[in-house]
Amino acid sequence: EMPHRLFTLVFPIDPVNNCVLLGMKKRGFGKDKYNGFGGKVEPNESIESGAIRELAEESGLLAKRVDKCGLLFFYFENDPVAMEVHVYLTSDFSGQVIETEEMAPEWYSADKMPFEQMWADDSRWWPMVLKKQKFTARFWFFSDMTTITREEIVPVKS
Ligand code: 6U4
Ligand code: NA
Ligand code: NA
Repeated sequence: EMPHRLFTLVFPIDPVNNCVLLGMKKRGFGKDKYNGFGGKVEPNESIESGAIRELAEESGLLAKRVDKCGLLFFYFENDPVAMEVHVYLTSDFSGQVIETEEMAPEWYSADKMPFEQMWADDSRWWPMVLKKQKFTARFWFFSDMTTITREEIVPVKS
């Protein structure tokens, strides 16, 4: 097993309008892509607390709870450390959406996601989210960090 680094990825959902808050990433990893909100899990926090913290830092929203919907593993051709990304939805949040130094947030209809401006894997597993089917998925990226060379998406029991 190769070493993993832990990350979170949170999608705020407005159930009334069936909309998802995405963030246009302004810097760092995934720059110029729409992304969920998240980042590295710190050594002193649980994965869920890390998810809630990153959502607040990057969007201004305070989630009372987050609900796990999937687990992603990314393997990059020239990187010996895999990314283990815990994916959450939340509809239970307060606060105002703000633009931050890292993210410009924007609401999208959950069935009209801007996949051409997102990571290539997102269009592969987002349909599982829409079906409320929990999943574990693994993606192997070519060294260009864009092309998926292999993928596995497995539904898991709730
Ligand atoms: P700093 O150093 O504070 O800017 P931090 O916010 O801790 O970084 P960041 O933003 O680099 O971490 O974390 C990467 C984010 O990108 C995580 O939320 C996971 C997400 N992510 C990475 N690869 C992804 C991919 N292929 N598809 C996807 N999200 C991905 O949907
Ligand atoms: Na981040
Ligand atoms: Na961050």
